[in-house]
Amino acid sequence: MRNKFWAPALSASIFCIAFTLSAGAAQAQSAAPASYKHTLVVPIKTSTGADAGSATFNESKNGKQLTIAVKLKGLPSGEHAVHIHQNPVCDAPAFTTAGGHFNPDSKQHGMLNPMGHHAGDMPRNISIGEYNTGEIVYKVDYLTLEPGAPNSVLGHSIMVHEKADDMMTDPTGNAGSRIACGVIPASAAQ
Ligand SMILES: [Cu+2]
Ligand SMILES: [Zn+2]
Repeated sequence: MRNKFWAPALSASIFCIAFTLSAGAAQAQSAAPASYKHTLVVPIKTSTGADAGSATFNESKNGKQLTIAVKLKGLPSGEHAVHIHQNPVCDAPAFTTAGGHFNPDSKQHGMLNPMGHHAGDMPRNISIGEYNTGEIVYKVDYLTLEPGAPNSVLGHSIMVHEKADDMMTDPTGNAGSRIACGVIPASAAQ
């Protein structure tokens, strides 16, 4: 008698718990994909091959805004330029084979340059603090994660420099040497 009563009650409560958990999980999973069209995470390494953090690219649903969240570590404190460079290669230690700034529209360098700016130019420098870490989120309308688009970051690289970008000096922003780099694959956007 006791078994007959408790068994259904017990299984019903187990079902309830399982249902609640799976509903919660489904909600958590759908939050990110619902707000972005494409997402891509690119690891960034220093000139000695050490982990320097990552850049997370998120394309908005309507395809009009690319968010680039850059999280860096193990780099010297101070202001550093961040750019998208032409070639998808990060050959340490100098990263020179990555080429110049991504520039599909044949413009000059710098957000403050009347003849600018390169598509690979970012509107602000990243600030690395006393613990050698730093974060910045760029939201730009002149880049995309769309495969095949002329202004797509796919198939290029993301570069961090020794110094700050002055946002004006063509073609480099006077940002000094290249200290960290990440290859953006040609076709990994989801
Ligand atoms: Cu650069
Ligand atoms: Zn530039």
